[in-house]
Amino acid sequence: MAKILNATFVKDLPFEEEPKGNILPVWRYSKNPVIGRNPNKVIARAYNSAFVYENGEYIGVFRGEMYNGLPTLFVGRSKDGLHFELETERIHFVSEDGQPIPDTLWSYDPRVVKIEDTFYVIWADLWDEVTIAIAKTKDFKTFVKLPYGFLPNIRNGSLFPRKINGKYYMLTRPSDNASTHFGTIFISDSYDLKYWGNHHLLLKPSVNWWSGVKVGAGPIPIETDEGWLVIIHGVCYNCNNIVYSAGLMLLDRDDPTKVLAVCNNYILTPEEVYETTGFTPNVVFPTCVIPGENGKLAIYYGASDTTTCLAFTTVDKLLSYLKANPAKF
Ligand code: BMA
Repeated sequence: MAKILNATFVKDLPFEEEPKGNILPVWRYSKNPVIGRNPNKVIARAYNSAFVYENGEYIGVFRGEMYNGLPTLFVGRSKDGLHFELETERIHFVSEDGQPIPDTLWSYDPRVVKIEDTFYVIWADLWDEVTIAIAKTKDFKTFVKLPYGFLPNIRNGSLFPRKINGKYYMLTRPSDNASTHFGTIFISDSYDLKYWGNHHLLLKPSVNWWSGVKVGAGPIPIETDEGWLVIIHGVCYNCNNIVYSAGLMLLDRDDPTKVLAVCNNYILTPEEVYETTGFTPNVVFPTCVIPGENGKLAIYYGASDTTTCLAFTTVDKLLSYLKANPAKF
């Protein structure tokens, strides 16, 4: 059995057993969505969000599309991983010397990770164009925003949950200022989370249609004894639409600039009505994974840029599916 390493395992993780006849290595929560439309008086749609399990609760940062149509970031909590309460005041950031930083017009797609005793939020922020922002917090009340470490145009930042050989590592995806028609995953490293360099190209769009236009990192990489397991998104166009699916790649544990394997097939693609209809139809966009006992994983994903949904798997199922369906890369 493959092992998840260096993680907090949630005892009563929301989990349903795999339905009979299931084909892909991931299956959906029978009561999706977990966060439906209009979750509170400020947020019309909450999705592509991320949280951690800490002191008996799920706590994190949510992309909230407000009633003016702009997305920004809100703290949200849940006791059980199924019922979430989202704050109605957006997150305001301070600088490292405690001075308020002006709110940006929009912010979206946060990832959240705990490294040592600090939580880090990584998101797509407006700085002339879109760029990756990083903030740190100890209590989800005061958020210290670091100076931007990447130039515009770049997004889909996913920070590794620990330093590797003394350095932080970040997955990114260079983009343009709109619905980018290209997308390649890069990896960069940093000693201090401020100066990023040593950029490597990791993964290009594939010959397979589901990931033929762009690929990008999803949730924070999962450390296993076989390598860093990364859930990615892959995008294709059809005649009248875009389609966002989820896939997998595995990176070397000691040197994550080395790709060990990429999955030829998607592991989740829009099929249910809540994934095929909504603000942006045909989008599944995983941004958060919470590990439970015995390799169980709860994957939270945005569906159609409208709701937050939940799916389940185990680390063994993901790794065996990846091995059984290797892609050329
Ligand atoms: C991407 C991001 C995501 C969004 C997806 C589908 O470029 O903007 O936030 O879910 O497009 O619209």
